[in-house]
Amino acid sequence: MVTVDLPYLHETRKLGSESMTTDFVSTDPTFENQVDFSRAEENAEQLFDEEAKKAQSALQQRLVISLLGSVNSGKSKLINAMTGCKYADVKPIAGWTKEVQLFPIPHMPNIMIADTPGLEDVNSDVSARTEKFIEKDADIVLLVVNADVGATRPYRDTLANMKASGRPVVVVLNKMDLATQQDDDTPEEWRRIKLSDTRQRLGLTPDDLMFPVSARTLDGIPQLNAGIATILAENGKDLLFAKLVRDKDAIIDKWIWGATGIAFGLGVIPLPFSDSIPLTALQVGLAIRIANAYGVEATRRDILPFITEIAAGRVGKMLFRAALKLFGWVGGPWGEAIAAGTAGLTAASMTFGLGQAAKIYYQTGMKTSMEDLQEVFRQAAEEFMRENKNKRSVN
Ligand SMILES: Nc1nc2c(ncn2[C@@H]2O[C@H](COP(=O)(O)OP(=O)(O)O)[C@@H](O)[C@H]2O)c(=O)[nH]1
Ligand SMILES: [Mg+2]
Repeated sequence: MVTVDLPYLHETRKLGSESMTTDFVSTDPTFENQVDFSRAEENAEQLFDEEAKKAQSALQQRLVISLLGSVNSGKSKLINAMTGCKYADVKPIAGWTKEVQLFPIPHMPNIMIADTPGLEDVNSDVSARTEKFIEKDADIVLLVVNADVGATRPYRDTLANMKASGRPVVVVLNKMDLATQQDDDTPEEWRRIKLSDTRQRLGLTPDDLMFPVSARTLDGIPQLNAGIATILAENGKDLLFAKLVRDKDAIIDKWIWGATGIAFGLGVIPLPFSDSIPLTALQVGLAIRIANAYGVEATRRDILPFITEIAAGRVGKMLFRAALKLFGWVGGPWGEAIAAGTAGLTAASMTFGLGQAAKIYYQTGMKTSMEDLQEVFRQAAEEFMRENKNKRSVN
């Protein structure tokens, strides 16, 4: 059973009801007596400014993604696949060493790709200067292996050095599409063998991340993006990275699930049912991050109506009623129903629905109508609620 601390209930019980206009609310005396929905917007403006500031400073950081791998392993094509930028056309700027070429991303000058000349079998290793650069400047290292060739000794050494330096490294097993051209093995066998061979040759532990991809067909690229974003989240650079990559869905889904999990754990009801800062900040912050990932510098004017009309609007209130019904609540103080276990689930469902609606809203360049978004919100939130109703005692 969830036991939640609900200090805001005492607050909301004292508030008036003038601002409540929807059918549901006006026929439900319990709500009328307890909640002042106008307070939600007041709160939201302040929250918006704080959360927008956070997103802005996150976007002003510098992000350096380093590529390591032999010539022709597909480093350039991989960056094209991830970003959709014509990386090959971009002129490098002078790097810290002459071996490392730094490519700024068009229109995102604080993101740089550090390309290195390759881990040649003859040279046997990345130069000490290159390693120094990476150790000092790279936020993440992508070690690109050509699946057709496999990982050689220099890869193993380089990986060991990178790990020793504490830089996060992700192994990218590229050209997995070549499986279809092999005669002896079925494509599935080929892929399985390549994966286990590479793991073994590189001496990977279960904690080491490896992503099989094809920079040609784009298979595996969304998963790679999501994996990198999770690592970069530790330094708050995942928002920048999400803005950079073309396929952001998997990253944004992770954000939505993350926020949903937090909402569940906090067990407080989102706008307008509470003036609880953690949850509302969570929702406002989520919407702002999603907007920014899609390149929309969200202003109060477009994000606040979105949040208030969706989660705090009529649909949000209906959803809340649905939650109470789901738990067999038929009357009496709704605070007790919340305390009895609906709080976490309702908060989580609404956060989930809001995230899904925000994703569609910004994906479509804010061209989706509010009615359609409310429908997305309702369906996503209800589905989440149905699927997770038995988990209300978890956590
Ligand atoms: N089949 C296939 N070819 C690829 C893939 N990635 C890169 N290539 C090809 O491999 C060659 C080398 O790619 P490039 O990106 O220039 O490698 P780099 O030297 O590591 O930058 C090019 O002909 C690419 O078209 C892939 O995933 N599948
Ligand atoms: Mg290249």
